[in-house]
Amino acid sequence: MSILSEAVQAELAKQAIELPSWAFGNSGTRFKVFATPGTPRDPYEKIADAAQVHRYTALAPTVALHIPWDRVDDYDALKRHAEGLGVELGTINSNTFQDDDYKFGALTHEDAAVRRKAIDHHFECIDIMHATGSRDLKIWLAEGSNYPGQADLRGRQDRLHESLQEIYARLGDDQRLVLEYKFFEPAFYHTDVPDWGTSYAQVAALGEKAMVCLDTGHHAPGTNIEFIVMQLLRLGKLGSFDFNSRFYADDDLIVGAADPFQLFRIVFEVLRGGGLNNPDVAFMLDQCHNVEDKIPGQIRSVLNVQEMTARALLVDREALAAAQRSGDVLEANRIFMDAFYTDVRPALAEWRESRGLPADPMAAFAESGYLAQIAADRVGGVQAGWGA
Ligand code: PSV
Ligand code: MN
Ligand code: MN
Repeated sequence: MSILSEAVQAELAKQAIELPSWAFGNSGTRFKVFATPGTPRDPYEKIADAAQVHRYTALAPTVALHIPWDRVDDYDALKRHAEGLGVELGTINSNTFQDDDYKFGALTHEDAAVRRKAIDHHFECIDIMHATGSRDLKIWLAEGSNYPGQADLRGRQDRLHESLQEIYARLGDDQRLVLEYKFFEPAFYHTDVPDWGTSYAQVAALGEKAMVCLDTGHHAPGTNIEFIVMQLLRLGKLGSFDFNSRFYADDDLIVGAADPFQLFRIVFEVLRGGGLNNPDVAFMLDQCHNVEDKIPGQIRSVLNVQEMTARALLVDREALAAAQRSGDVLEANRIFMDAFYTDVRPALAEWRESRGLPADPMAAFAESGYLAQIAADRVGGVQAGWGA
Protein backbone atom coordinates (compact mmCIF):
# COMPACT_ATOMS: atom_id res chain seq x y z
CA MET A 1 0.00 0.00 0.00
CA SER A 2 1.24 3.45 -0.88
CA ILE A 3 2.38 5.81 1.86
CA LEU A 4 0.32 8.40 -0.01
CA SER A 5 -3.27 7.95 1.16
CA GLU A 6 -6.20 8.55 -1.18
CA ALA A 7 -6.77 11.91 0.49
CA VAL A 8 -3.13 12.89 -0.05
CA GLN A 9 -3.31 11.76 -3.69
CA ALA A 10 -6.47 13.80 -4.20
CA GLU A 11 -4.66 16.89 -2.87
CA LEU A 12 -1.62 16.25 -5.04
CA ALA A 13 -3.82 15.95 -8.11
CA LYS A 14 -4.85 19.58 -7.58
CA GLN A 15 -1.33 20.92 -7.86
CA ALA A 16 -0.70 23.39 -10.68
CA ILE A 17 2.51 25.37 -11.07
CA GLU A 18 2.88 28.21 -13.56
CA LEU A 19 6.08 28.38 -15.61
CA PRO A 20 7.82 31.64 -16.56
CA SER A 21 8.40 32.06 -20.29
CA TRP A 22 11.78 33.63 -19.51
CA ALA A 23 13.07 30.40 -17.96
CA PHE A 24 13.32 28.98 -21.49
CA GLY A 25 15.45 31.81 -22.86
CA ASN A 26 19.17 32.21 -22.31
CA SER A 27 20.14 33.93 -19.11
CA GLY A 28 23.27 34.52 -17.16
CA THR A 29 25.08 36.80 -14.81
CA ARG A 30 26.62 40.19 -15.53
CA PHE A 31 29.75 38.24 -16.49
CA LYS A 32 28.53 35.99 -19.27
CA VAL A 33 25.44 34.54 -20.86
CA PHE A 34 26.05 31.00 -22.14
CA ALA A 35 23.88 30.20 -25.14
CA THR A 36 22.23 26.79 -25.51
CA PRO A 37 21.55 25.27 -28.95
CA GLY A 38 17.82 25.05 -29.59
CA THR A 39 16.91 27.96 -27.34
CA PRO A 40 13.56 29.47 -28.41
CA ARG A 41 13.66 32.36 -30.84
CA ASP A 42 10.20 33.73 -30.07
CA PRO A 43 7.31 33.41 -27.60
CA TYR A 44 5.76 30.59 -29.65
CA GLU A 45 8.84 28.43 -29.17
CA LYS A 46 9.05 29.29 -25.46
CA ILE A 47 5.50 28.05 -25.04
CA ALA A 48 6.28 24.89 -26.97
CA ASP A 49 9.12 24.17 -24.54
CA ALA A 50 6.95 24.94 -21.52
CA ALA A 51 4.33 22.50 -22.84
CA GLN A 52 6.96 19.74 -22.66
CA VAL A 53 7.19 20.25 -18.89
CA HIS A 54 3.45 19.78 -18.55
CA ARG A 55 3.43 16.81 -20.88
CA TYR A 56 5.83 14.81 -18.71
CA THR A 57 4.58 15.94 -15.28
CA ALA A 58 0.95 17.14 -15.58
CA LEU A 59 2.03 19.81 -13.11
CA ALA A 60 2.46 22.92 -15.25
CA PRO A 61 -0.70 23.83 -17.15
CA THR A 62 0.02 27.56 -17.54
CA VAL A 63 2.80 29.81 -18.79
CA ALA A 64 3.45 33.37 -17.62
CA LEU A 65 4.43 36.00 -20.17
CA HIS A 66 6.67 39.05 -19.78
CA ILE A 67 5.94 42.20 -21.76
CA PRO A 68 7.66 43.46 -23.91
CA TRP A 69 9.84 40.33 -24.10
CA ASP A 70 6.85 38.27 -25.24
CA ARG A 71 5.12 40.92 -27.30
CA VAL A 72 3.46 39.46 -30.43
CA ASP A 73 1.16 40.85 -33.11
CA ASP A 74 -1.67 38.47 -32.42
CA TYR A 75 -2.30 37.34 -28.84
CA ASP A 76 -5.30 35.36 -29.89
CA ALA A 77 -3.04 33.29 -32.13
CA LEU A 78 -0.56 32.85 -29.26
CA LYS A 79 -3.40 31.70 -27.01
CA ARG A 80 -4.57 29.17 -29.60
CA HIS A 81 -0.99 27.98 -30.08
CA ALA A 82 -0.71 27.36 -26.32
CA GLU A 83 -4.05 25.58 -26.14
CA GLY A 84 -3.11 23.41 -29.10
CA LEU A 85 -0.09 22.26 -27.07
CA GLY A 86 -2.19 21.54 -23.98
CA VAL A 87 -1.34 24.62 -21.90
CA GLU A 88 -2.81 28.06 -21.25
CA LEU A 89 -1.41 31.54 -20.95
CA GLY A 90 -1.15 32.80 -17.38
CA THR A 91 0.13 35.83 -15.53
CA ILE A 92 1.26 38.87 -17.46
CA ASN A 93 4.42 40.46 -16.05
CA SER A 94 5.08 44.13 -16.71
CA ASN A 95 8.57 45.50 -17.25
CA THR A 96 9.69 48.95 -16.17
CA PHE A 97 13.33 48.10 -15.68
CA GLN A 98 14.94 48.24 -19.10
CA ASP A 99 14.19 51.71 -20.40
CA ASP A 100 16.46 54.75 -20.03
CA ASP A 101 13.47 56.86 -19.00
CA TYR A 102 13.14 54.76 -15.84
CA LYS A 103 16.63 55.42 -14.52
CA PHE A 104 15.22 57.26 -11.49
CA GLY A 105 11.94 55.40 -11.22
CA ALA A 106 8.81 54.57 -13.20
CA LEU A 107 5.61 54.51 -11.15
CA THR A 108 7.36 56.60 -8.46
CA HIS A 109 9.20 59.00 -10.77
CA GLU A 110 9.18 62.73 -9.94
CA ASP A 111 8.23 63.54 -13.54
CA ALA A 112 4.55 63.02 -14.36
CA ALA A 113 5.40 62.27 -18.01
CA VAL A 114 7.56 59.30 -17.00
CA ARG A 115 4.89 58.04 -14.64
CA ARG A 116 2.37 58.36 -17.48
CA LYS A 117 4.54 56.23 -19.72
CA ALA A 118 4.90 53.57 -17.04
CA ILE A 119 1.17 53.55 -16.28
CA ASP A 120 0.39 53.29 -20.00
CA HIS A 121 2.69 50.28 -20.22
CA HIS A 122 0.54 48.61 -17.56
CA PHE A 123 -2.58 49.52 -19.54
CA GLU A 124 -1.06 47.69 -22.50
CA CYS A 125 -0.47 44.68 -20.22
CA ILE A 126 -4.13 44.75 -19.15
CA ASP A 127 -5.24 44.86 -22.79
CA ILE A 128 -3.06 41.82 -23.42
CA MET A 129 -4.63 40.08 -20.43
CA HIS A 130 -8.04 40.53 -22.04
CA ALA A 131 -6.78 38.89 -25.23
CA THR A 132 -4.95 36.03 -23.49
CA GLY A 133 -7.62 35.41 -20.86
CA SER A 134 -5.08 36.01 -18.08
CA ARG A 135 -6.25 36.82 -14.59
CA ASP A 136 -3.16 38.36 -13.01
CA LEU A 137 -1.01 41.39 -13.73
CA LYS A 138 2.23 40.98 -11.85
CA ILE A 139 4.21 44.08 -11.03
CA TRP A 140 7.80 43.99 -9.87
CA LEU A 141 9.40 47.42 -9.63
CA ALA A 142 13.12 48.05 -9.92
CA GLU A 143 12.69 51.40 -8.23
CA GLY A 144 14.72 52.86 -5.42
CA SER A 145 17.87 54.86 -4.73
CA ASN A 146 21.53 54.22 -4.06
CA TYR A 147 22.47 56.98 -1.64
CA PRO A 148 20.93 58.48 1.48
CA GLY A 149 19.42 61.81 0.55
CA GLN A 150 19.15 60.92 -3.14
CA ALA A 151 15.38 60.52 -3.09
CA ASP A 152 12.33 61.66 -1.16
CA LEU A 153 11.25 58.30 0.28
CA ARG A 154 7.82 59.55 1.38
CA GLY A 155 7.01 61.34 -1.89
CA ARG A 156 7.87 58.22 -3.87
CA GLN A 157 5.53 56.11 -1.72
CA ASP A 158 2.70 58.59 -2.32
CA ARG A 159 3.30 58.65 -6.07
CA LEU A 160 3.45 54.86 -6.12
CA HIS A 161 0.01 54.76 -4.54
CA GLU A 162 -1.41 57.19 -7.11
CA SER A 163 0.09 55.30 -10.05
CA LEU A 164 -1.13 51.94 -8.75
CA GLN A 165 -4.59 53.40 -8.24
CA GLU A 166 -4.79 54.30 -11.93
CA ILE A 167 -3.66 50.82 -12.96
CA TYR A 168 -6.03 49.18 -10.51
CA ALA A 169 -8.98 51.19 -11.82
CA ARG A 170 -8.32 49.81 -15.28
CA LEU A 171 -8.56 46.12 -14.24
CA GLY A 172 -11.52 44.09 -15.45
CA ASP A 173 -13.88 42.51 -12.93
CA ASP A 174 -12.10 39.17 -12.98
CA GLN A 175 -8.59 40.55 -13.15
CA ARG A 176 -6.16 41.12 -10.31
CA LEU A 177 -2.97 43.01 -9.64
CA VAL A 178 -0.19 41.32 -7.66
CA LEU A 179 2.60 43.49 -6.29
CA GLU A 180 5.96 41.84 -5.73
CA TYR A 181 8.46 43.04 -3.13
CA LYS A 182 12.23 42.76 -3.03
CA PHE A 183 14.54 44.10 -0.36
CA PHE A 184 17.34 45.31 -2.62
CA GLU A 185 18.68 45.34 -6.20
CA PRO A 186 19.01 47.00 -8.60
CA ALA A 187 18.87 49.83 -6.06
CA PHE A 188 21.12 49.31 -3.09
CA TYR A 189 20.16 51.90 -0.49
CA HIS A 190 16.38 51.82 -0.63
CA THR A 191 13.79 49.96 -2.67
CA ASP A 192 10.28 51.39 -3.01
CA VAL A 193 8.58 48.05 -2.34
CA PRO A 194 11.17 46.30 -0.16
CA ASP A 195 9.06 44.02 2.01
CA TRP A 196 5.70 42.32 2.44
CA GLY A 197 4.52 45.06 4.78
CA THR A 198 4.95 47.75 2.14
CA SER A 199 3.40 45.60 -0.54
CA TYR A 200 0.52 44.81 1.80
CA ALA A 201 0.01 48.48 2.70
CA GLN A 202 -0.03 49.46 -0.97
CA VAL A 203 -2.39 46.70 -2.15
CA ALA A 204 -4.69 47.04 0.86
CA ALA A 205 -5.16 50.70 -0.08
CA LEU A 206 -6.27 49.66 -3.58
CA GLY A 207 -8.94 47.08 -2.88
CA GLU A 208 -9.89 43.44 -3.06
CA LYS A 209 -8.42 42.75 -6.47
CA ALA A 210 -4.91 43.72 -5.37
CA MET A 211 -2.73 41.14 -3.65
CA VAL A 212 0.88 40.53 -2.63
CA CYS A 213 3.31 38.41 -4.65
CA LEU A 214 5.91 36.61 -2.54
CA ASP A 215 9.13 35.73 -4.36
CA THR A 216 11.05 33.31 -2.16
CA GLY A 217 14.40 34.75 -3.28
CA HIS A 218 13.58 38.32 -2.28
CA HIS A 219 14.26 38.22 1.46
CA ALA A 220 17.24 38.90 3.65
CA PRO A 221 19.13 35.76 4.73
CA GLY A 222 17.57 34.19 7.80
CA THR A 223 14.08 35.59 7.15
CA ASN A 224 11.31 33.27 8.30
CA ILE A 225 9.47 33.17 4.97
CA GLU A 226 6.84 30.67 6.08
CA PHE A 227 5.76 33.12 8.76
CA ILE A 228 5.10 35.71 6.05
CA VAL A 229 3.19 33.09 4.04
CA MET A 230 1.04 32.34 7.08
CA GLN A 231 0.38 36.01 7.78
CA LEU A 232 -0.55 36.92 4.21
CA LEU A 233 -2.86 33.91 3.95
CA ARG A 234 -4.42 34.87 7.25
CA LEU A 235 -5.03 38.37 5.92
CA GLY A 236 -6.39 37.03 2.63
CA LYS A 237 -3.74 38.91 0.68
CA LEU A 238 -1.38 36.27 -0.66
CA GLY A 239 -1.96 36.47 -4.41
CA SER A 240 0.96 34.53 -5.77
CA PHE A 241 4.31 32.89 -5.24
CA ASP A 242 7.42 33.27 -7.31
CA PHE A 243 9.28 30.10 -6.37
CA ASN A 244 13.04 29.77 -6.73
CA SER A 245 15.93 29.16 -4.40
CA ARG A 246 18.92 31.12 -3.30
CA PHE A 247 22.23 30.79 -1.54
CA TYR A 248 23.18 34.46 -1.49
CA ALA A 249 20.89 37.04 -3.13
CA ASP A 250 18.24 36.84 -5.86
CA ASP A 251 19.92 33.75 -7.31
CA ASP A 252 16.83 32.44 -9.16
CA LEU A 253 18.07 28.86 -8.86
CA ILE A 254 15.89 25.76 -9.02
CA VAL A 255 13.26 25.79 -6.27
CA GLY A 256 14.05 23.34 -3.52
CA ALA A 257 17.68 23.03 -4.61
CA ALA A 258 19.26 25.23 -1.97
CA ASP A 259 16.97 24.51 0.96
CA PRO A 260 14.34 21.79 0.52
CA PHE A 261 13.40 22.07 4.20
CA GLN A 262 12.45 25.72 3.73
CA LEU A 263 10.25 24.75 0.78
CA PHE A 264 8.63 22.06 2.94
CA ARG A 265 7.92 24.61 5.69
CA ILE A 266 6.44 27.06 3.18
CA VAL A 267 4.18 24.42 1.62
CA PHE A 268 3.10 23.29 5.07
CA GLU A 269 1.83 26.82 5.80
CA VAL A 270 0.06 26.86 2.43
CA LEU A 271 -1.76 23.67 3.40
CA ARG A 272 -2.45 25.02 6.88
CA GLY A 273 -3.80 28.23 5.34
CA GLY A 274 -6.32 26.72 2.95
CA GLY A 275 -4.55 24.20 0.76
CA LEU A 276 -3.60 23.89 -2.85
CA ASN A 277 -7.10 24.49 -4.12
CA ASN A 278 -7.16 28.03 -2.73
CA PRO A 279 -8.24 29.91 -5.86
CA ASP A 280 -6.60 33.11 -4.64
CA VAL A 281 -3.05 31.81 -4.73
CA ALA A 282 -1.09 31.33 -7.95
CA PHE A 283 1.99 29.13 -7.66
CA MET A 284 4.60 30.30 -10.12
CA LEU A 285 8.25 29.66 -10.74
CA ASP A 286 10.57 32.63 -11.27
CA GLN A 287 13.85 31.06 -12.28
CA CYS A 288 16.68 31.26 -14.74
CA HIS A 289 18.78 28.37 -15.96
CA ASN A 290 22.23 29.78 -16.63
CA VAL A 291 24.29 26.62 -16.93
CA GLU A 292 21.84 23.70 -16.91
CA ASP A 293 19.42 22.69 -19.68
CA LYS A 294 16.28 24.74 -19.35
CA ILE A 295 13.44 22.26 -19.93
CA PRO A 296 14.91 19.62 -17.59
CA GLY A 297 15.61 22.46 -15.14
CA GLN A 298 11.92 23.32 -15.12
CA ILE A 299 10.88 19.65 -14.87
CA ARG A 300 13.20 19.24 -11.87
CA SER A 301 11.66 22.37 -10.32
CA VAL A 302 8.03 21.32 -10.51
CA LEU A 303 8.96 17.84 -9.25
CA ASN A 304 10.75 19.41 -6.29
CA VAL A 305 7.60 21.36 -5.41
CA GLN A 306 5.50 18.21 -5.77
CA GLU A 307 7.88 16.24 -3.59
CA MET A 308 7.87 18.76 -0.75
CA THR A 309 4.09 19.05 -1.07
CA ALA A 310 3.72 15.31 -0.66
CA ARG A 311 5.93 15.39 2.42
CA ALA A 312 4.02 18.34 3.89
CA LEU A 313 0.76 16.45 3.32
CA LEU A 314 2.17 13.59 5.40
CA VAL A 315 2.38 15.70 8.55
CA ASP A 316 0.00 14.19 11.06
CA ARG A 317 -1.83 17.42 11.74
CA GLU A 318 -4.01 16.04 14.53
CA ALA A 319 -1.09 14.58 16.44
CA LEU A 320 0.83 17.79 15.86
CA ALA A 321 -1.99 19.92 17.23
CA ALA A 322 -2.26 17.66 20.29
CA ALA A 323 1.48 17.92 20.95
CA GLN A 324 1.31 21.70 20.50
CA ARG A 325 -1.64 21.98 22.90
CA SER A 326 0.05 19.94 25.56
CA GLY A 327 3.29 21.86 25.25
CA ASP A 328 5.23 18.79 24.14
CA VAL A 329 7.93 20.63 22.25
CA LEU A 330 10.04 17.67 21.21
CA GLU A 331 7.10 15.50 20.18
CA ALA A 332 5.70 18.34 18.03
CA ASN A 333 9.05 18.78 16.38
CA ARG A 334 9.41 15.00 15.88
CA ILE A 335 6.05 14.78 14.10
CA PHE A 336 6.99 17.65 11.82
CA MET A 337 10.45 16.27 11.04
CA ASP A 338 9.19 12.71 10.51
CA ALA A 339 7.12 13.93 7.58
CA PHE A 340 10.01 15.97 6.20
CA TYR A 341 12.39 13.00 6.33
CA THR A 342 9.98 10.61 4.59
CA ASP A 343 11.22 9.63 1.16
CA VAL A 344 8.12 10.01 -1.03
CA ARG A 345 9.89 9.51 -4.35
CA PRO A 346 9.04 5.81 -4.93
CA ALA A 347 5.40 6.42 -3.99
CA LEU A 348 5.19 9.46 -6.27
CA ALA A 349 6.69 7.46 -9.15
CA GLU A 350 4.04 4.77 -8.66
CA TRP A 351 1.28 7.32 -8.43
CA ARG A 352 2.43 9.01 -11.64
CA GLU A 353 2.36 5.70 -13.47
CA SER A 354 -1.13 5.00 -12.21
CA ARG A 355 -2.18 8.25 -13.89
CA GLY A 356 -0.56 7.42 -17.22
CA LEU A 357 2.48 9.60 -16.62
CA PRO A 358 6.12 8.51 -16.72
CA ALA A 359 7.39 7.30 -13.36
CA ASP A 360 10.55 9.31 -13.96
CA PRO A 361 9.69 12.46 -15.96
CA MET A 362 13.35 13.56 -16.14
CA ALA A 363 14.39 10.27 -17.77
CA ALA A 364 11.37 10.15 -20.06
CA PHE A 365 12.06 13.66 -21.34
CA ALA A 366 15.76 12.89 -21.84
CA GLU A 367 14.83 9.80 -23.86
CA SER A 368 12.34 11.70 -26.02
CA GLY A 369 15.11 13.34 -28.07
CA TYR A 370 13.32 16.71 -27.90
CA LEU A 371 16.49 18.67 -27.04
CA ALA A 372 18.39 17.28 -30.03
CA GLN A 373 15.37 17.96 -32.21
CA ILE A 374 15.07 21.65 -31.29
CA ALA A 375 18.84 22.10 -31.60
CA ALA A 376 18.54 20.84 -35.17
CA ASP A 377 15.34 22.71 -36.01
CA ARG A 378 15.93 26.10 -34.48
CA VAL A 379 18.77 27.37 -36.55
CA GLY A 380 18.80 30.96 -37.73
CA GLY A 381 17.04 33.83 -36.02
CA VAL A 382 18.03 35.21 -32.65
CA GLN A 383 17.79 33.12 -29.53
CA ALA A 384 15.60 34.59 -26.84
CA GLY A 385 17.30 35.70 -23.69
CA TRP A 386 16.35 37.21 -20.35
CA GLY A 387 15.41 40.52 -21.82
CA ALA A 388 14.41 39.49 -25.33
C1 PSV B 1 13.91 40.66 -10.62
O1 PSV B 1 14.24 40.54 -9.27
C2 PSV B 1 12.96 39.58 -10.95
O2 PSV B 1 13.66 38.37 -10.67
C3 PSV B 1 11.65 39.65 -10.15
O3 PSV B 1 11.65 38.61 -9.20
C4 PSV B 1 10.57 39.46 -11.17
O4 PSV B 1 9.53 38.65 -10.74
C5 PSV B 1 11.34 38.83 -12.30
O5 PSV B 1 12.57 39.51 -12.29
C6 PSV B 1 10.71 38.98 -13.64
O6 PSV B 1 10.37 40.34 -13.89
MN1 MN C 1 10.01 37.32 -9.00
MN1 MN D 1 13.79 38.30 -8.53
